[in-house]
Amino acid sequence: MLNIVIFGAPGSGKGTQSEKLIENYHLFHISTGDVLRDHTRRGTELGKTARTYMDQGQLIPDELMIDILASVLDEHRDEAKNGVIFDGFPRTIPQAEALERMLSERGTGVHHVVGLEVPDEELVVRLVKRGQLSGRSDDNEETIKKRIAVYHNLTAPLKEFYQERGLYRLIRGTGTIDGIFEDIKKALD
Ligand code: B4P
Repeated sequence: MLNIVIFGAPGSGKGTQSEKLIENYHLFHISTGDVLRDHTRRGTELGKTARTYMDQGQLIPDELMIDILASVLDEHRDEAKNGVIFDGFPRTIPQAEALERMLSERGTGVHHVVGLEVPDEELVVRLVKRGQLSGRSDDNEETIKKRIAVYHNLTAPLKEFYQERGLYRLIRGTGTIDGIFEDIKKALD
């Protein structure tokens, strides 16, 4: 079993590199951003709540997010048996502690944290470009800057959390998508 957390700021390439990891390692992919956007599209109560936070560039509250992740893991127990790519979760220390608990209750744990590091200026350029192509409502310059600030305040401290556990694999997230993936493979193998 191989459980990988893919970690980085908004626009660092988490979703992009997750797709390549799925192809190569045949793991089950959980993107909390995708789960929330799916609820938003379907107009569920959760989707309506999530939208108000996402459009403000804020994180969804931890208790809600942790419940969502637990139910996704339970729902996909069979597909997740070879391992999971956690894309966008955890984003706070309480989420990371909850993930440790959830995985240990299931007899497993996090094996690697792939930390994609990209300068803030490049993140803004990438996300503005994506916003123009996809129309994603949180990919406008004002919200992007808020998301990056939230990342530095609440999510970046997780780097130290995972370094202390010997799990953090630093990957330079600039350059070609394939080149970055080669570096990830080397770090995992
Ligand atoms: P996410 O969906 O996770 O959005 P994201 O951080 O922007 O990353 P994403 O994976 O989509 O983009 P990527 O970097 O691959 O979260 C959205 C929102 O949901 C959050 O702001 C929050 O409100 C909420 N949320 C989600 N999880 C939560 C949690 N656990 N707790 C609380 N709230 C949560 O790619 C970005 C762009 O860069 C793409 O266009 C891509 O083509 C491009 N790109 C990638 N690699 C590149 C490269 N090497 N060179 C050039 N461009 C590249």
